[in-house]
Amino acid sequence: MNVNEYIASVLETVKKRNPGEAEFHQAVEEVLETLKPVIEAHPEFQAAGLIERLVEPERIIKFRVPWVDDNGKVQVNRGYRIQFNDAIGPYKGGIRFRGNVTESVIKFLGFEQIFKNSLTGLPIGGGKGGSDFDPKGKSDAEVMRFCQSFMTELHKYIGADVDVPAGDIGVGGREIGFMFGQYKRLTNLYEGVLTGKGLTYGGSLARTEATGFGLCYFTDEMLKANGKSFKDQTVVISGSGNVAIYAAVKATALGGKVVAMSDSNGYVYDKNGIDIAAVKQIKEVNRGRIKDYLADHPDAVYGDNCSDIWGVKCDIALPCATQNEIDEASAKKLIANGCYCVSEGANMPSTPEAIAALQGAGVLFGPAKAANAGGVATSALEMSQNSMRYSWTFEEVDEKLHGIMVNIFKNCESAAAKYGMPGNYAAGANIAGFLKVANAMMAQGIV
Ligand code: NDP
Ligand code: 2IT
Repeated sequence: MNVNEYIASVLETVKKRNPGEAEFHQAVEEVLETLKPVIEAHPEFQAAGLIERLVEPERIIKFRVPWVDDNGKVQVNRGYRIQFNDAIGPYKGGIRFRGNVTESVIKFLGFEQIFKNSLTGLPIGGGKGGSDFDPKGKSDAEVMRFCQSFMTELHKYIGADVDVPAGDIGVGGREIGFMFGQYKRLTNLYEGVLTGKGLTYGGSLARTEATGFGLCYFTDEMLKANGKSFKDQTVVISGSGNVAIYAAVKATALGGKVVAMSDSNGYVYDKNGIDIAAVKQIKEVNRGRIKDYLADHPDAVYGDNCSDIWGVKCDIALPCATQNEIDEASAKKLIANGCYCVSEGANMPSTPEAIAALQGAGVLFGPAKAANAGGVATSALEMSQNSMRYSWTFEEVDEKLHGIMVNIFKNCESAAAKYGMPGNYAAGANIAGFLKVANAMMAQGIV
C-alpha cells in the first residue's frame, strides 16, 4: 500500500471504531498527515502495523463517580483514564474536570500527550483522564467529596511507576491535594503518584509556573530564529487560568505588553497593559470572573463573547484556554490585524482550517505539543525529585525547563527541515515526537 492509502485506511478505521468522536478524529488526522514522509522513509513501520497500534489506546478506563452535594442530594458523574501509550515510560498526563469532557476529549488529549511527552526528552508515556464534573460554583467540601470518590476508583490503575496523573482544566492545587490524600489513605503508599502537588508534600518548585513559562521560552526561541523577540510587542492571551496567567507573567518579563485576557464568559482589553497581579487575585484567590477586573481598572473594556478576543490587534497571540478556540474566521482576523506569531498554550486550540490559514499567511506557528510541553516536562522533574527524595531550587528547575524548551524548538526545527517542510514547526513536532516512540515500539515487539 502506498503511504496515502495506508494513512487513509488507518483513519477510516479510527473513524469507524470511534464513531462521533470529532476531537479525537481531528487530533489523529493532524498527526498522520504530517507523518507521511516519515512513514514513506520507513516501510518497516507499516510492516509492523505501527500506526494501527499507535492510534488504539492501550487501555480505556471508564467509571461511575457518585458523590453527595451540600444539599444531601446524590450526584453521579463519569470518570475516565485513558492509558494511551507506555512505550517510552509510565503513562503521564493531566486530569480535566469540566462539564464538556467526553471520551473523545480525553482520547484526543491522551493521543497528543504521547508526542508531547516524547518531545520533552524525558521517559514518560502518554495518558489523560478526567470527568464531566465542573468544580466551578461548587463548595470546597463538594470538590473534596468528588475528588475522593474519583480517586477511590482511579487508585486501582495508577502508581508512581505505572501512571502518574496531574492537573489540567479544572484541576489545580486544591484538587490534586484532595486526590493525593485519598490515594495515600487507600494504598498506604507515600509516593509520587501525582504531580502538581503542594510544596509541603512533594511538589516541585516552578511546576505552577511551568506551562506558561515554558510556552514563552519556546515562543522566544521561535521568534529569535526568525529575527524577532517579545520586546515591545503587543500580546493577546486567551484564558486566565494556570497556563494563561504564567504565560502573561513571562511574556511581560521578556518585554511584551499583554493587553487582553479572557475566561469562558468574555474578555477584557486594557490598553495600559493587563495588571497581572489583579488577574491572579481574581482567579487564583477569589475564584471570580475576568469581568471583575473592570472594578479597579477604569480604562479596561469588557466584551461578553470570549472568541472576540481574536479581534484585538496584536503582534503575538497565545491561546491558553481550550480546544478549537481559534477557528478560521478568528485566524483571519488575527492575520488582518498584523499578528505574525501564534503559539499554543492550550491543547489543540486551533482548528485545522485556522492552522492552514495561519501557515498559509506565513504566521509563525508554535504547535501545542511542543509549545506547552513545559508543564509535563516539569512534572517529570517532580517525579525525579520524588524518586530521589530531594528537591531542587526554583532556579534549578526553571533552568532545566528553559533548556528543555530550547531543545524542543531545535528538534522541531531540524525535523521539519529534514523531512522537507522547513519552518513548519507543527510537522516538526509531530515527526520528532513520533520517531522516539516509534523506535521504542519497534524494539519492543508487537505489543
Ligand atoms: P484552568 O482551569 O486553570 O484555566 C482554564 C481557562 O480557560 C479559564 O480561564 C477558563 O475559563 C478557560 N476555558 C476553559 N474552557 C473554556 C471553554 N470551553 N471556552 C472558553 N474558555 C474556556 O486550566 P489550565 O490553564 O491548566 O489549562 C488551559 C489549557 O492549557 C487547556 O487546554 C489545557 O489542556 C492546557 N494545558 C495545561 C497544562 C497545565 O499544566 N495545566 C499543560 C499543558 C496544556 P473559566 O474560568 O470561565 O472556566
Ligand atoms: O496537557 C498537559 O500536558 C497537562 N495538562 C500537564 C500534564 C502533566 O502530567 O503535567
